[in-house]
Amino acid sequence: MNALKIAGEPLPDMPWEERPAGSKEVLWRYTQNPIIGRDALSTSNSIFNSAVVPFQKGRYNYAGVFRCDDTNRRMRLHVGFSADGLRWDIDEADFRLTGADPEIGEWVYGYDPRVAKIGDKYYVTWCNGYHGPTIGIAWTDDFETFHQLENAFIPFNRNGVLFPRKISGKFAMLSRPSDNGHTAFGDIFYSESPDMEFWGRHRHVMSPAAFEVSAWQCMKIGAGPVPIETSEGWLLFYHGVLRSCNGYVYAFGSALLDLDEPWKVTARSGPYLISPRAPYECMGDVPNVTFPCAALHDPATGRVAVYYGCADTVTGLAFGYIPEIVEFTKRHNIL
Ligand code: BMA
Repeated sequence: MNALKIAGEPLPDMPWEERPAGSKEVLWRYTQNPIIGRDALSTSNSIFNSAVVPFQKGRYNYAGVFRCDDTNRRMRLHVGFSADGLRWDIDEADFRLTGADPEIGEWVYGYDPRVAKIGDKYYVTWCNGYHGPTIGIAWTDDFETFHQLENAFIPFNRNGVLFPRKISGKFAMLSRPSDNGHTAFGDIFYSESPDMEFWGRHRHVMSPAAFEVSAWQCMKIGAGPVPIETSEGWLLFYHGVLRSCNGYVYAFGSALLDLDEPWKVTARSGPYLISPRAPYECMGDVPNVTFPCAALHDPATGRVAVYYGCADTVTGLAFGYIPEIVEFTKRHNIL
């Protein structure tokens, strides 16, 4: 188990709770879920599908960008800080972007953020309204001022997730081309950029699975948290959707991507890691959704904490050991 090498900064005090006695789960839920309730803000209808990273500021050790839908049911992004990664102080005001070309800078809506630390900047990618959903990008170094860059792609696109370092000298991003509605299809693609503005060399990564092989991911898939670099490849958590007689069901699982050519998938788990079971995942504004957008990890212990939206209403946390997840992904590989 210790032979696996995991990249990243040490994070010995990250949120953690051991696997419950008797549990065989590879990823297990935090007993105090949900960690963020729907009305943590005076104006919030729901807080979910959000992104956190280690970040030092005063007494805080973590920062995040949160999807807070307000009571107009407008999709907004808010900045938050936390000392322990569990209890969050989220700004009442939504986050402010600066510096964009005025032609694209008008805020329409934003949702499902991810945050990637690349060098000494934190890049936020989110689903940005510009004639339909596309991938917005902004960077910050203080979680106060967010410098908006060009949208990465033309609409429609969702689930834009940056890699935490350049690959072959280029910034790299996963995304999921889509349509303007509740997209009933979707493959993950890889794109690269020399400058965070012009994206190209698009490569197909993976399609939904055949339903008789792995039904939870048979309709569409999308990248989740920023991939974690290991000696066995990039560990990617991704969500998959099953269309049931009762509507869409969002679960998530894991895949391993080649380190140098990440559009090459080397393993992909047939069984899910988490699928809606807990009451807070099965009941809410959109029932039966578990949607991961961020992960904290500690390379020395192999611990990972995955932040995921629950039923489009609240935010939950699940824990696991990266070496076990890598082993699980390879053992149950459907490729
Ligand atoms: C997707 C996105 C997610 C959401 C999911 C389930 O299309 O809008 O934000 O969690 O649907 O409603």
